[in-house]
Amino acid sequence: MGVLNLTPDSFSDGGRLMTGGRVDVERVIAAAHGMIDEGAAIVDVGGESTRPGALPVAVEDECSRVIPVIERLCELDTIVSVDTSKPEVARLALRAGCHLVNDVTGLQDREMRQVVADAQAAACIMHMQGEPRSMQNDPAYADVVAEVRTFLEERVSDCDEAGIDRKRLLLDPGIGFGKRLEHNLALLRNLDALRVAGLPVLVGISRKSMLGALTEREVTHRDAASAVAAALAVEHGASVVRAHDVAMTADALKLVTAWHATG
Ligand code: HH2
Repeated sequence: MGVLNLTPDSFSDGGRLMTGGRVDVERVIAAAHGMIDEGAAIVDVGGESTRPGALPVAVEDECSRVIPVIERLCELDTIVSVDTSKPEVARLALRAGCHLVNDVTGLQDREMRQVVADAQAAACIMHMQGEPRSMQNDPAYADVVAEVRTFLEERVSDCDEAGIDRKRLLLDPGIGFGKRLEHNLALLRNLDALRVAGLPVLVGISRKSMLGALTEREVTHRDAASAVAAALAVEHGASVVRAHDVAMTADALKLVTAWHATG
C-alpha cells in the first residue's frame, strides 16, 4: 500500500503533493503511477494528518483535497483506499469509485460502518489508544497484545452486525498510535496473534518515530529501516504493508518471497 498524503502537515512528507497550498492533482497522479510501477497494489489517499498533535480538518476541506484525486485514481489499474475517519468523506470517496476505507479510528462510528456496508466496500480497522492530538502523551497498557486483539475482535463483531462481509476487512495494530516503543515491538512480534478470525493484517510502520528511536535518524532518512521493518512484519504475519518508499519496500519484500521460495 503506497501512501499519498494530500496534506500540508503529514509527519514525513507534508506538502509534497501540493502547490500554493492546494493539492496538485497532476503531481499526485504522477506519484501514483510511479508507486504502481514500483509494485504497489493499493494506493492510500489521505487529506488529514494523524500525526501526534495534528489538528482536525473540516469535512469540506478534506473532501476538496481527496475527492478530485480519487476520481482520477479510479481510472488506473489499482485498488484505491481513502484514509479517513469521517463518514461523510468516506461516502463521497466511495461514490467517486474508491474501493477501501482506511479508518484509523477502527470503524467505531456506527455511521461509518453503515457507509461501508451500503457500498459493499472494503475497510481497514486500525487500533488507536486515545486521539491523535494527545495519543502519545502517556500511553499505557496492562497487556498490549491482548488489549489490541480484544479491540479488533469487538470491531469485527460490530462490522458483522452492520452487514459488512468479513472477506472485505483488514486489521491493523496501529503502530505509533497511542503506543510506546515497547508496545510497538510487542505488537510487531505478535502479529499472528492479532489475526482475529484469520483476517489479514496491515502494518503501517514506514518512517515512524519508533524507527527514529531505534536508528537515531531523522524522518527523511528512515526508508532503509522502514523497508527492513516491512520485511520483518511480513515475515511475522502481515499481509499488507503501508509504505512511503514503495520501490525500496518492494525490494525488501522480494527478498522475503525468495527466501521462502528457495527454503
Ligand atoms: N499510519 C498513518 C496514517 N494512516 N493507516 C493505517 N491503516 N495504518 C497506519 O499505521 C497509518 C495509517 C500515519 O502515517 P502518514 O499517513 O504518513 O502520516 P500522517 O498521518 O501525518 O499523514
